[in-house]
Amino acid sequence: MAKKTVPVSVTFDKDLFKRSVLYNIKTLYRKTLEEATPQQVFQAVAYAIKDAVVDNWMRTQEEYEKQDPKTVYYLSMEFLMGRALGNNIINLQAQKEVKEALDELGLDLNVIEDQEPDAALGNGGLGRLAACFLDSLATLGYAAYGCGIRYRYGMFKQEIRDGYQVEVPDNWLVDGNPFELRRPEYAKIVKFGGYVNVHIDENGRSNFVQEGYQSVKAIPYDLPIVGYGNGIVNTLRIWDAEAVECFQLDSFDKGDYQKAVEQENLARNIVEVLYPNDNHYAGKELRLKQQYFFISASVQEAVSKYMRKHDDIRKFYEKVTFQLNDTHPTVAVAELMRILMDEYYLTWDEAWEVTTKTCAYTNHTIMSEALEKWPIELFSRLLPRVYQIIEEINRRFILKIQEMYPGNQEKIRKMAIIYDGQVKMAHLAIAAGYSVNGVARLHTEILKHQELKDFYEMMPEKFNNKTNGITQRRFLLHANPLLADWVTAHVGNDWITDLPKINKLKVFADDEKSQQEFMNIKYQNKVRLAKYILEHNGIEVDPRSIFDVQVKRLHEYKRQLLNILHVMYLYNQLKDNPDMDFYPRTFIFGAKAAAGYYNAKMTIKLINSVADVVNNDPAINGKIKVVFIENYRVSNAEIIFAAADVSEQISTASKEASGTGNMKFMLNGALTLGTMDGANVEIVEEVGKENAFIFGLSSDEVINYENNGGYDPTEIFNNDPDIRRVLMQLINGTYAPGDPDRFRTLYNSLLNTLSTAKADTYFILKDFRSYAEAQKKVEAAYRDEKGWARSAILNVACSGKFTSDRTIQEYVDDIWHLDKVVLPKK
Ligand code: GL9
Repeated sequence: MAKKTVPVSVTFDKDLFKRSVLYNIKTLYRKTLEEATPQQVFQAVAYAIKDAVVDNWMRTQEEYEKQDPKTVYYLSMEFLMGRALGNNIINLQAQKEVKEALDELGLDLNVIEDQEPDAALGNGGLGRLAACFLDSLATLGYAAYGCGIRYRYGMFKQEIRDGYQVEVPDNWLVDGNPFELRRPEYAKIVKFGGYVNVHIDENGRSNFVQEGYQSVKAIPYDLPIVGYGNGIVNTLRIWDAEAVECFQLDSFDKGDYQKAVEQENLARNIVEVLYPNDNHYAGKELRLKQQYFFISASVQEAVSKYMRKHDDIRKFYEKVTFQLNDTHPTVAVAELMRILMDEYYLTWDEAWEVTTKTCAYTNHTIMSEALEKWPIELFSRLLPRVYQIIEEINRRFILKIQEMYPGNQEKIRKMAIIYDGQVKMAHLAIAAGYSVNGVARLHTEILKHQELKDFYEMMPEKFNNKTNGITQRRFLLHANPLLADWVTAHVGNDWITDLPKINKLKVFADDEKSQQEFMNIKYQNKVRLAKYILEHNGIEVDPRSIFDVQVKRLHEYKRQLLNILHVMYLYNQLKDNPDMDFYPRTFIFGAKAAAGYYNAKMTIKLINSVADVVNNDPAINGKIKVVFIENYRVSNAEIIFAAADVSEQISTASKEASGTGNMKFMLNGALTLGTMDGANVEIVEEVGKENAFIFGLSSDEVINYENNGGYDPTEIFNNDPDIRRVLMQLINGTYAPGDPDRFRTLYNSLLNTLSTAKADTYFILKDFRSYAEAQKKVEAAYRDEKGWARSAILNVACSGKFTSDRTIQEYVDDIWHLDKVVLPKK
């Protein structure tokens, strides 16, 4: 067995670090270590780590100046970073020294890490993917900026009161953020509203200028993104808004008082809060302001930075590429055109050439309610010049369509960027992007042949797939130290930067000693989670039971309802037959619902109501426990993945573009119970279907039903008494004593016998039996402990494909063409 340990940093100075911590406590708080609060100790430690990071940060940026590599700007409304301290220590390879140093100071790193609030500047998968990508970009040595918004309030904190979700503001900056750097010297002005005027200059050139606008000052805050063990530190640049300094007395004189107050308010509102919608577009004016705000600032900065070193803006794309994370940043296309034409005087054709070689677009969902379509009225009022440019892009795009499909009005109706009074952001991104990618193989195929069929037929060369990935540094090395050490002890530590090497574990899958060690580690992680659940939820769970976990945003297509209906069904069986053979199971849920999403919120209430009944029924002898973990987020996710036996990935086939939680579970040795959807398809392909539990309709079958008007769930209701019984329990008060109508809307969403609205659009009843069968197989498989351990180890061993390092390398090779940077030895 190859025994290698994690290499320790040669440059991290332990004594300096210790002195730095004590010094920080003194100068920040005028206290000694003994007097400091845990939060103050965290701050002092974080500043000491930042000290070490900043040296590498400066060196990296100097080297970028020298080598002038091509740079990607990852433009995203969301970066779901989670906590930074533990990750930074790991990527500095300073874990051992930091632990020792803190130990010598009488401090516990875990306790300190727990003081840090999550940076929850994202909703879910899309935002967390952006965070994993930044980690991989730095680790692989590519020059990259993440560009986003410094929301004052991130994703809301979820409290469960009386079984209902209550949203509490996430004031993540109350104690300050030790890792951020304010960079006022890079501030930019962003303009909203007003009108466009044409000025003819001395050369007879017409210049378009925005007048009568309101402006906001964008101030960047930089956060370091530490590469693993390579000294590279990239930058996540998030923009704060401030009022421009014009609130002076002479404003009164000019009668501009009103405008000055409005600008002040605009600045205050713009970065106030993250919209808590997942896979759903709300169409709010403030959201469009947020989008233009951070895009205008980021594009302006990218252009000025380029021009500080180069003289020909026509070659911008040789050094810079913009990746649009979904359609949210798509206004970047028009903003770049505006800057190139209005500020650098490029012609339309020149500007278009640069823009279409700079911008690339990633599609993250086929859910139609997520498609951004802005009313023309709103868009043109808020961004008059940008709107003009989009009109012209649209006019020329329609000409292209007509050229390819003469006389085909249908094509124009379906593909135009502006149509029916709306600006369609996806169409703009595709028309102007040089690349359009989906996020898993199946998803990309559905884009090409269903959702974006017309665009694919017209521009097939733009379309490509980039299956998502996750960073093993956070989701194994940091989240699951016991398993990480065990893996390293078996196959060496190459997996940390080269995950496919973890495949060498395969030979241990049949080794009984390894199986026992693995199951023992899983057990310890379950004990850790059980402790967390007891502390945070007051529920006692048995770590010897099967931990069956579904954690992700609450959405109808993700079918948490299928999961809990199945729990109700199992409970009925146990009640009827208390002595039946039943392996104890703990069903664990974690999910936030968008604040205005009624069915999602009622599903949370249902889960908690079922938990109340089932957990407190002595008749079933603790064989089923249901736990809803409050406030699911990156930091507790790390504990949850490590402890899972079963990974629930049960979306309606075709709806989950990729999923990334599925990969985190696999990496931690959970077996997938899932549909053939998103990246599940590729997970099963890697690990073999005998090491997963697959059920349900295929995406082709789902799409077929959809194209032919859906299916009729009443037939199932009429013919399946078990399902009927469960459904009746939704409306007879079994789980809502005193208020039997409480779950009526959920019932109606499945059956809807009263109205003409479609019922069970997510095929829950249709897939129920097949799900229940798969769940039976899970139980049988778990009873065979060796067999289970074998499958679990194989899941870890076969997870190599799902590192975000692979995903990023594919983006680099096929789309961005970045230059790799290696820092010279010090
Ligand atoms: C999502 C998809 O729903 C996921 O299947 C996918 O893994 C991620 C990342 O590509 O993107 N699209 C999407 O809108 N969200 C996703 O998670 N939701 C948000 O997080 C806002």
